[in-house]
Amino acid sequence: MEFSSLSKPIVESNISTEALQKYKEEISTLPKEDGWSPLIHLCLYKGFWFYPYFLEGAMYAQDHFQPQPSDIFLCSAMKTGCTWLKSLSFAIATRGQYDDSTSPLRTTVPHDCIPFLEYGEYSTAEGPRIPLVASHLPYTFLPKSIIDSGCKIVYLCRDPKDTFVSMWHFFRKLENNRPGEGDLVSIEEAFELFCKGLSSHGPYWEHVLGYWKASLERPDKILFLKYEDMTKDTEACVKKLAEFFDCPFSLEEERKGIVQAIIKFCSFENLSNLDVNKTGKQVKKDAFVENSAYFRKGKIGDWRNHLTAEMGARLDNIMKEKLSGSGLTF
Ligand code: PAP
Repeated sequence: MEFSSLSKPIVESNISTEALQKYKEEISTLPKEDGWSPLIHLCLYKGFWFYPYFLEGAMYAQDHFQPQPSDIFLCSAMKTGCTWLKSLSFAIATRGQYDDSTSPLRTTVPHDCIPFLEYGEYSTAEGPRIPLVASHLPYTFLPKSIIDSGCKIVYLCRDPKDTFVSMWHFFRKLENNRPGEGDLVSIEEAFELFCKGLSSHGPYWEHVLGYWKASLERPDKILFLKYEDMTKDTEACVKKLAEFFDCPFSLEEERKGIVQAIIKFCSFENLSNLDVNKTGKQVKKDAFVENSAYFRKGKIGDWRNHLTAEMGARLDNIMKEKLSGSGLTF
């Protein structure tokens, strides 16, 4: 894998409002349910629930996105550790170009270092482009061109209880920045919805299962990771990622402590304390997200501080039932 073109962060969406119009019309005809905020509906499209804003870009990508076979996709449901995966992947892939002191991750939020497929942040122009692309889309939603081109995919998932808690806090934080959209439902109400599959890109278990099954069918193309494993043995995961990207660490690099330096640089403690991630903002259309919203606690098991043991057991049971026979457990 040649990562020489992986340099400049991409932030701007290149999808025009006109290009999205036909998708907006299609979305307006889809079945709807109240979302986590009373004024924004979730709409059902091919078995998954989406906020319209995410769906427009996804539909556009399905029709227009053309990958290079060497593109690698970093996929995840929301709030399962995408920011961490992006920063580790970016640091691994660009280690020949940058070190800790020069990395764009020092001054750019990880989400702006690797573009999102469904936000149209990739370049459709001919010529070299960044070979890492992220997506929150379910496997069956990825543009067919990605599968047909044999692109590699990394999928990251996380314990559903922590994922849910992280999501609720994230949307609550966003709500403060989008006045007029109505209050977010309570964590108890959101939990009920999550258990019914009603969450952004949900049902969560279907999202995970789609990639899990695909990873069993195409293990050479899909690397399936869990946030918990990444936390417990970050070194093994970082090495696995580098091998999967076809740029394994050399003995010389290991001797120089490059693996450990990447892990330390991309740690929650380090990234969350960088100025850009403490005070910066991402501007998306008419709204903005404070970069600090991507860094809350970064811990395993924080759900215990927000859900009762009964709620935890209920969600565990739902997951067990939905994943039964798949070989996947949390
Ligand atoms: P996204 O869906 O908006 O992209 P995503 O990055 O997938 O969000 O998930 C955010 C979670 O990853 C947060 O979890 P928490 O709410 O339970 O704290 C965030 O804190 C955590 N996170 C972000 N960066 C790191 C990191 N460097 N190491 C570990 N966890 C991290």
